[in-house]
Amino acid sequence: MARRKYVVGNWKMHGVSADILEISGIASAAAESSNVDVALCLPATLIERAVRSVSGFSFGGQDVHQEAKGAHTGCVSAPMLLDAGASLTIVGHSERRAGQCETDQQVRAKAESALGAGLDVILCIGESLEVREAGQALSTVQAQLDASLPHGEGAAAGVPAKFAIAYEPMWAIGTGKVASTADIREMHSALRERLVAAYGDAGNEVRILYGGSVSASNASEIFAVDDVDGALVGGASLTAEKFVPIVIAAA
Ligand code: G2H
Repeated sequence: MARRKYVVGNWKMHGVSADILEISGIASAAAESSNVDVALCLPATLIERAVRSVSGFSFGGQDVHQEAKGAHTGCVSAPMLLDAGASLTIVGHSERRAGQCETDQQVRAKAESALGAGLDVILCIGESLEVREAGQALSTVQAQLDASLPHGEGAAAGVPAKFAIAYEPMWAIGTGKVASTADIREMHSALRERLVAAYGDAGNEVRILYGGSVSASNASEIFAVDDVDGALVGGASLTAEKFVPIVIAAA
């Protein structure tokens, strides 16, 4: 099953309008790698500005509320992201699971809401260092996937074309530590089995990204691993100089 590589930048809480030139540089370079899907998940405040300034490129949010509207101070809904011009969103990033105490059930509801509204979704999962060292990484992440996976109408509309998983070991995020290729292969293979169990043959089409300190120096090796369909990139996506070589490595 040939799946197109997918390389997505997660700008986290970085980026103001002065960074549009950087975004423009990334988009121009991405246009030359026609066999790779490339997107940037920006702060919500920057999405509309980026969409207006840079055409022909995919922008996304980094989180979405499960409700379309309501009394949820500070939150952004899927229809709001769409209205700003976004075409995708991340849900369930470990920084939100840890920092905002998001549960698997909330993450699943967010994924279903986003897919139902028409956004593509990147659903993040990953284990802590403590869990990895206890030898429970596989069982923990599989259980997290099972509990977070979207079901229902939204999922039916979105799987597999509009849905991707990002496996991000928490201890590798922003630390410069990267999981070994053997560990990545083992985890992605186990996740593929789970996706097929959940969605049947369509589970083979869902892209599984790796995330956690991906850089120009390790991207080629990671992309060569079976069942690695791309990357969710944080720090190294903030400049064209660092991000474009990762896109090229996927091409
Ligand atoms: C993991 C990743 C992007 P970084 O969070 O989602 O960030 O590449 O900085 O580890």
